[in-house]
Amino acid sequence: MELIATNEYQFLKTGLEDRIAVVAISAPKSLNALNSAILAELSHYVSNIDEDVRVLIITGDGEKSFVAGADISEMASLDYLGGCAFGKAGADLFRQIETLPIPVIAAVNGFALGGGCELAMACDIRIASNKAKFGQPEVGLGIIPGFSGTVRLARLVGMGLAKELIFTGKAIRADEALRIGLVNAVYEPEELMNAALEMARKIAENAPIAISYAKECINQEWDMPAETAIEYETEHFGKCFDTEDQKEGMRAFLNKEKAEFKGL
Ligand code: CO8
Repeated sequence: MELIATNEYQFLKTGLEDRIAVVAISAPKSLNALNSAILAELSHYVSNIDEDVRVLIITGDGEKSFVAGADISEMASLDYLGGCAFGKAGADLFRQIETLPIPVIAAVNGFALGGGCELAMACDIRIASNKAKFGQPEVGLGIIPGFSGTVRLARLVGMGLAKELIFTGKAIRADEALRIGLVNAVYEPEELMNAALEMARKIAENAPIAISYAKECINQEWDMPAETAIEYETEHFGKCFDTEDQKEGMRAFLNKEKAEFKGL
């Protein structure tokens, strides 16, 4: 899919095909580092995704970097209040991405450091090129991960590994990220986007309301007590039977046909 720069965004390239949206962060001079303007553009973009879109893919423009972190030149002069505000802008955006009703795939094509690793972790699924590098180098700059990295890394890879990665600030290669469960799969760089699109197409064939409920359940139930989590799932399972897609899915199965889901 061809990604296009439009007048609407200075730092984003976008594409849309078969109800799959792709957005690439594009700030080549800083290896796609996230400044306030990029955070605002990305927030605007995800807030205005077309209702028909079933899957969003986030990637980095160019061959070298997904996102090389938050923009250090912008952060250098911040004080306590400025740090809180910048951290909140990133954290709010990443939570917005995490709670979108559609699945979000991070196609990590290069450096995913600091805020870049945190952006990837806010996505539902991460796949990477074998050139990708992951890490949380913030303590080497005198700060901590501030776009929710301390929250999500421990949940994804476990507390011991998260502490090691954050305390050492070391970067790990894609194969190590795969081994510890930070990414789901690793591809040759030229195969990465096709792999992301193939996964997105597979997801887009399924019932969108069911997928949004499944995403909400997995996200919300993560830190609920088991009894509450089971009730939460049961409630959403029941709600599926209020949808036309459930009728269509089961009708199609029983008639040995392919279901056509409308998201109703
Ligand atoms: N911010 C600003 N500029 C950057 C960043 C960044 N994060 N990363 C790279 N750049 C710039 C470089 O300064 C350089 O600019 P110039 O050409 O003008 O000198 C250009 O991009 C190319 O970079 P390099 O020449 O360094 O390229 P290399 O291939 O030699 O190295 C690296 C690539 C390893 C990615 C290296 O650039 C690097 O280490 N970058 C910084 C990575 C980093 O530390 N990221 C974490 C930042 S902190 C963060 O993300 C915190 C998130 C939470 C914020 C909370 C706010 C309160």
